[in-house]
Amino acid sequence: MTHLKPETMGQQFGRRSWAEPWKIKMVEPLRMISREERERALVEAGYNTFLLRSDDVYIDLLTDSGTSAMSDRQWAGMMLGDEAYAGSRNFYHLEGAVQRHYGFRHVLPTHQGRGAEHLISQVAIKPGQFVPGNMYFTTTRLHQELAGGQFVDVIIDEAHDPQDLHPFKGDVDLAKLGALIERVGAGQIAYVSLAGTVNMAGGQPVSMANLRALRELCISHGIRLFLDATRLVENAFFIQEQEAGFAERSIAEIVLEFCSYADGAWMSAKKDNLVNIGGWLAVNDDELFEELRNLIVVYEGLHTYGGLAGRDMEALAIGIEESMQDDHVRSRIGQVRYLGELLTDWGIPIVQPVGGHAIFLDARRFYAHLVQDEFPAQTLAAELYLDSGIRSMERGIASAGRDAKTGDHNRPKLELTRLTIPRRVYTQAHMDVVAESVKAVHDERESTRGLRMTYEPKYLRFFQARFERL
Ligand code: P61
Repeated sequence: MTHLKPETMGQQFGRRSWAEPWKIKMVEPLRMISREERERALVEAGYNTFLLRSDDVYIDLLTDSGTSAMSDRQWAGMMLGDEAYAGSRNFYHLEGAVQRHYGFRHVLPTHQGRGAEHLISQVAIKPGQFVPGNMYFTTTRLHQELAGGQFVDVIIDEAHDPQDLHPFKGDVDLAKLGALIERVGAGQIAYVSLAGTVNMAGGQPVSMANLRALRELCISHGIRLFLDATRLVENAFFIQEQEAGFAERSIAEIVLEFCSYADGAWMSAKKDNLVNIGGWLAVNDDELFEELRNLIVVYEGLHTYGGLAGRDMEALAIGIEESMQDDHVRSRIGQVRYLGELLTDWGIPIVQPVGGHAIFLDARRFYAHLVQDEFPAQTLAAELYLDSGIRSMERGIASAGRDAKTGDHNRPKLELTRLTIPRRVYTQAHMDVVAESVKAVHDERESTRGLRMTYEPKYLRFFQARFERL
């Protein structure tokens, strides 16, 4: 038997290792059920990982949304909740943190991201208007459509190609946007909806150069620009690392500059901002704010709590501060990349370059023998769960839903299964176990059959749809 010399990952890459900038103070035991039990659970869940009980899951990579570990400081903040109906002190902490780090003047808390999306869509879109954006996101597009808007994808073509190595695949194609403005007229454009990073493209970032040019184009046509700031901290990391002139700038400085080119932003604080629940909406314009501040009392709550408890707002205010720390972001994305490096090295098809919050398996290439209508990405999520109890998420034809006009499936180019890494939760050893499971499922790929949808809900079908094996 050959004797293998153990080497750390750092040694293998020829550099000194780095580690997470925290240590663990409290643990939550994990449980793994048997393969037979997983078979049963999967059938009961209609082959939809959203319908599994989390007790039946071993390593949960369904999402990075609301699944992060809070710090001791955040938990301490939870004890300082001022649960006044109006004017809670925690609201002012939150308002200050958003103003300081994102730079917008007016701030409203919301129960989570889609609460904010709902409000901005209702107030800023007139029925019949167009909303160009850098690739759709499920809830964002739905709220834009419910407000009477029509989403138009203006992301660069490279974003739709999982193998293209463009470092900023979240960039807007200014020619596509220009052509839309030409065709429908600037007055028919509600606003530009820009997300950094772009979730559905694989967590891909937008460059500052692209944003600056986009801002100029918007100003020249009098079009507003609103940001989805959900993973903007991660976006800033890519700018710092990849874009000329930003290596010496801190994450916090980059986030602030990025936001300076926007008229406002909505936020699912359950991601970057390191809380289990929460969101916010922030704008600069006084009149727009007046309207939003009025509408929020209808749907979320008074403008100083917006559906959150005082303690939630305190944890969020602290989470914002922590999320801006460079060593935090570096280790967060470093962990995602570590998993990506293993899979890439083993020849497993994933979206390249690796983005900020997840590894996206390219289910089209993974299951080259399945057609898209057999739900390759949904199938892959099911197979991973069967193999090891790891939970992932479909991001392909099921997520894309149906065309609002024709009723046919939207058939996105990207047919992906997302392994989403919660922040500050799992270790490098967990990543090893995940990688080995993906490899085991990949080894068996040729004998895998696809799925058929047996139940399809009307809105955001992927959450509750049911499937059976073909
Ligand atoms: C996620 F399967 N994301 O990635 P809320 N903008 C962006 C998001 O990523 C986002 C929201 C707005 C989730 C949760 C989720 O199809 C799905 O706080 C860029 O979740 O309301 C949420 O923020 C909405 C999972 C949402 C999905 C929609 O896992």
